Amino acid sequence: MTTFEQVPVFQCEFEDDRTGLSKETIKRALADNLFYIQGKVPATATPNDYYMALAYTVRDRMLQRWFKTTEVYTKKGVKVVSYLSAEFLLGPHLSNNLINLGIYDLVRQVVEESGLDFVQLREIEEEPGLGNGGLGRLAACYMDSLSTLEIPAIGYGIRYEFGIFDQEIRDGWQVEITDKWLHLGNPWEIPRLEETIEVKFGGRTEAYYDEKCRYRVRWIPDKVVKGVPYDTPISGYNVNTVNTLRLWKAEAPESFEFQAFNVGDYYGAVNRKVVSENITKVLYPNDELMKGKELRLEQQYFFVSCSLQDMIRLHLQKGESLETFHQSFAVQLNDTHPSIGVAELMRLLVDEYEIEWDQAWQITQNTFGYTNHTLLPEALEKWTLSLFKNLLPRHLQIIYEINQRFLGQVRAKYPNDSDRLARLSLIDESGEKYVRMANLASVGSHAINGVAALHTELLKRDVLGDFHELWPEKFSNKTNGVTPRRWIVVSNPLLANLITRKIGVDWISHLEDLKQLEAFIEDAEFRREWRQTKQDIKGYLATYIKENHGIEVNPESLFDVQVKRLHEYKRQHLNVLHIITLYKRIKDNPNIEITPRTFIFGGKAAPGYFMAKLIIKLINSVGDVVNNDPDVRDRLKVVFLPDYNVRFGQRVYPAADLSEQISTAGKEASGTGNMKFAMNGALTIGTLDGANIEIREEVGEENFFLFGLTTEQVYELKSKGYNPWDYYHNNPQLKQVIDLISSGFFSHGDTNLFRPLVDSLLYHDPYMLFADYQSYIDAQDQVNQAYRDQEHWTRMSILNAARMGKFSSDRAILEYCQEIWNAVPVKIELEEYIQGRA
Ligand code: F58
Repeated sequence: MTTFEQVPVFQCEFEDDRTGLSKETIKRALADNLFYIQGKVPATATPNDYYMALAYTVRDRMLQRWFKTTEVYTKKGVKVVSYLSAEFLLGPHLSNNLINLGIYDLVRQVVEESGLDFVQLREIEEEPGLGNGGLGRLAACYMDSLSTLEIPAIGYGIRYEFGIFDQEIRDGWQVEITDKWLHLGNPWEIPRLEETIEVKFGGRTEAYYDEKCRYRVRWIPDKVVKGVPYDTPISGYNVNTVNTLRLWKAEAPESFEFQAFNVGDYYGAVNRKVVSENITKVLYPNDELMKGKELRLEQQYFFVSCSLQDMIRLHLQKGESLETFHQSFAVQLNDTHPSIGVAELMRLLVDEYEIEWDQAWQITQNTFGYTNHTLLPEALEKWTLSLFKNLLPRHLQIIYEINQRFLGQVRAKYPNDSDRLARLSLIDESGEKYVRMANLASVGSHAINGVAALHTELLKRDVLGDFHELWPEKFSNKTNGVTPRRWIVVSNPLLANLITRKIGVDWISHLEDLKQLEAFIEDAEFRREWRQTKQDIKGYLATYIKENHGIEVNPESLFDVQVKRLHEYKRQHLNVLHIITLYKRIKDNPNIEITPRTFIFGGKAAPGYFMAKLIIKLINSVGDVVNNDPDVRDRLKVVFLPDYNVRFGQRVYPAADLSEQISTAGKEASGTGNMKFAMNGALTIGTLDGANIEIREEVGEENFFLFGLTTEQVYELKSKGYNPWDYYHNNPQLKQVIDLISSGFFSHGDTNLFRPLVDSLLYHDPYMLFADYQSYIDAQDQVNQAYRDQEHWTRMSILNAARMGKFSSDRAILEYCQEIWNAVPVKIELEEYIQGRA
């Protein structure tokens, strides 16, 4: 039994096949589920059938807690956190649930005693890739922490039929493949058909006077779509709480089809059905780039309307009036994607429930909180008025009304300041007119937060500067965090065991306890074990790379890892410039002493982002040359591992020695990969950007490799007039590296292939790679030196992990609860319920 496995919190007094935790019961349940749910006997069962039977066996053991949790929330009338997010990047459920339930080793044993291969079954699970990257994964970590902290919560989102695309690499280029994650069924979800909700689209509005002669508006849509909820249980670690993630699927209502059938328009009806159901077909794979696609606004409105209607239904069921809605739900907007919710809640309250505007507005503002995740101007959401008017005519009117009242307040506070009015307005009128969703979210929320200290400061100064001046009290920082359950216990059981043997299991839900590891820093045996653990994990990754990608890597070499979405601001190409610099040193002097390194990359590029795709090609092309040059003598290896996803993250974070966090200062809002690496004992090479700054503060500057311009220096240099040519001409090393790429050396003599990339650097370099190049190379040289002293490196590695307490998502969620949501834990007790049921 792993030492972090605790006695399951809930031990049933009687053993039934759905709840029992004895080996015999679980074994029988597995066989029963195979037969009765999968309809298979061992002779015909595929590994997937066994996986499904196993998943149902685990889900069964969550159901009582799930029911009980929901029941307590309803009966006690507690305040519920409602996390609205267009993305939840959950990753595989099986291991995570087993860990949270405290039955990982038990179930593993049962599976193996049943003659099955546990690891094979675990790996069969298709991960729900319902997100692009950090933002979606953050939502998943927060759901885990909410349950673990016993906070009543519900996650609302979209059940995309196709999640983030699968990535293949062909001839060094990214190729996108559709992600058919549902093709073999999803055992973790339960559709709740009876709780289906209707959502309207398009059409027109009509003014009228009601029976009390009040002016009212009604919306006559031209399309209605059904939202069907699919619920997934979200277990907490070592508690009974099982919260719900409710994802909506779009379906066409039958009534519309019948109408069409009656007039003989069969194809038209089917087509309308297809169009309606398209809403939740596919996740938009753009990362940090706003594209004004109508379907995306439809997706956003669809899931937000379903969710708010659902919350109102739950609230009214308690017998409460809507005036107290904000006391029942704290709704958090995960970026602006759900911000249409501000106008939708107003519409529901004013049009459908006949609440006066002023009161409705108070309820709305008290309900919403808004988290911003980006400062990049190209990522800020805005929708043209014409698109808005076509799809959501009533909401546009409501937005105008909100705007008029809001600008009235601004005018009163700042008379004769038309520039300020133009900047604060919900409508951008500088050219083609747009609705600015960040402004809508800011006006409609009582709290606005950034996701790391620097990011929040920049938000207050720049992007939302005028809002901050107006309402400083609304702003606060909530530095991101990640869940140690998935990112240490599930992904790195060897390290988790070592830690637990030293300090007990409490760190898993109190990450600040990792500090206790510092007491063992002088213990040579502990350091040896730590080093050996890292070595073993690196060995597993090396074997995986060999088996899956045919590349031999040396587990003794320094594993230097950059995994994240491909984006110019994240500067994967700066990493490549370093690789070429080292390669050049070897070519100039083949016997040079060099610290052997394996460079590991992973990440997807948005399908339409040419430059990001070219960077992938460059990484692979440089890899081809470096990996096959006999002069290198295997001292350097470059691998781009395709299809980076949560599962692969679980494999790679634990194996890293060096974590690359090298974005241009001021561009990465927070980063969360940086936290996952450090928790697993990797050292960071990074800029003063996002949460890197806070990580460095925690781990100590002597345990962090810092380089590059600060945010202020970036602004200063830009405003002075940044000229990348100066760096190119003044730094011979940099010039050689760039010239080598331009010469076609990595592209079989083709001097055109990488020209767009090189030209972009030479003529614009918007992310200032050249300005940071030398400082980066110097820091990397320090990394090489440091790695040679393994004793010292191990100390730094231990200190990094030991000082990561702050970056648990539990800490972040507690801050949200106390400072924004006003939500408190509610204990879920089981005994009574079980007895009642018995
Ligand atoms: C990320 N944003 C930030 N956006 O880039 C990262 O620094 C931060 O740590 C993380 O959020 C969590 O706060 C991000 O992942 C997206 O993926 C959006 C998806 C939808 C389109 C626009 C980008």
